[in-house]
Parts: sequence; C-alpha cells; structure tokens
Amino acid sequence: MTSIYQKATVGATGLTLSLFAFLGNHQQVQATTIFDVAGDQDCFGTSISPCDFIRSNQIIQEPDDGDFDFFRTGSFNWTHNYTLPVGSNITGARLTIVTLDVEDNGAGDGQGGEPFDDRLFLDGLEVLEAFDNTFTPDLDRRTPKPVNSTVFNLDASFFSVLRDGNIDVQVVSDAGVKSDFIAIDFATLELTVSETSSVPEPVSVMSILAFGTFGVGSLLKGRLSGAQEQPNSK
Ligand SMILES: [Ca+2]
Ligand SMILES: [Ca+2]
Ligand SMILES: [Ca+2]
Ligand SMILES: [Ca+2]
Repeated sequence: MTSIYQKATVGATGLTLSLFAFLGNHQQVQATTIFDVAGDQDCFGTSISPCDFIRSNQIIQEPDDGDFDFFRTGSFNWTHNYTLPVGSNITGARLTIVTLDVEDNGAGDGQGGEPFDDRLFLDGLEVLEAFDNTFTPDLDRRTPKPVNSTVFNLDASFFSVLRDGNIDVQVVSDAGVKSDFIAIDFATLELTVSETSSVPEPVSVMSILAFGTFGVGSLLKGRLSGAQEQPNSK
C-alpha cells in the first residue's frame, strides 16, 4: 500500500508542473527596443573622430541638416518617427541629445543654472530641469570645447505622447536671462516596448485538469490491479 501512495503523489506533482508550464507560456512577455536617429552623426559637420572636442567655429551646416549642426541661439526643432508593434505597450523611453557649448551648468554662468537656462519640450510637454546639469567650461570660439551627450530617461507621463509613432522635440536655448549659443549634432530616441506572445496551442486549462485527473486515476487503478494480480502470478 505504501508504494501505491508514493506513485499517486508523484502523479499529482506531475499534474501541477504541467499546469504551471502551460500558464508560463500563455503569459510570456517579449521586450523589444525601437531606435530612431534624428540628424546626421558627422560631429557637427566636421567629420572629426572621435568626436570629443571641437571648436564652435569649425561647425559646418549642410542644406539638409535642418536645425542640426547650426551654432546659434533660439529654438531647435526636429521630429522622431517610428512604428510601434500592434498591441504593444511602451515600458521605457530614453532621449539622448549630443550638443556643443550648452552652458546651463557651465562655468560661464557660475550660478547653478542661471542666467543660462536651456529647456526641452516633447510634443509641447516640458521635460523639467532639462540640461540643468550639462556643463561646459567658459571658452571662446577658437578653443576646442567638450562635446556633451545629455541623456533623458523619460518617465511614464511621456508615454501617452509617444504612443502615436512620432514625437516633436524642441530645445530652447534662450529661455534664461542670457541666451545660450549652442549646436546640436544629432539625437537618438530609444523606446522599450513589451509584446505579449500568442499561445501556439489552444489547449484549455480544463482539458489539462481532466487529463491529469485521468492520468492519476489510471495510475492508481493500474497499480491496484498489479497488487491484486501479484499473488496469482506465482
Ligand atoms: Ca551635417
Ligand atoms: Ca535647463
Ligand atoms: Ca553656449
Ligand atoms: Ca550632425
């Protein structure tokens, strides 16, 4: 009798594992990264490599650069376009902007964010405190300045304006008491989206339960029959 109970317990454990495996497949979520680049990665038109330090008077703007590779003050605008998989959800968003001579936290102002204040808007929604920690030493146009990559990890409040497959980006460099002469080489948008994978086999939970019950029942029945037949086999 002891051996019969042991077999029944093994059978029940097998049923539990099968059910968990099925549920695991059904709820599988796949993460995908979507990447879009705006502007050309030509080190502000200089083709200098690596693009670590350049002088602002080296910048070359080509006709198709738009507001990129253009050393000036004011509003800089561009758009990121991308396609989101049907039924997917945005779970992360990161915007990286490569700039020269952003002095929001530069040595030139020396007052912790004032008088320069560069600001960032996405579809008109402001990313607060943008560039406030972006540092550039106070140097003239003939001295090479460090190229900055400023990364914005966007929180969930921006996901709704990102959902429609495009985002208008605006950098404003004259929002402070003093206007900031800057240039932007290019920008990248990286979206992480989650997709729920489809279940390949339309097997219901009930059928698995029925199979498991049948399997345990058969096992018990077969074991009992074997126990009864054993004396006769000798
Ligand atoms: Ca260019
Ligand atoms: Ca700012
Ligand atoms: Ca500047
Ligand atoms: Ca460029």
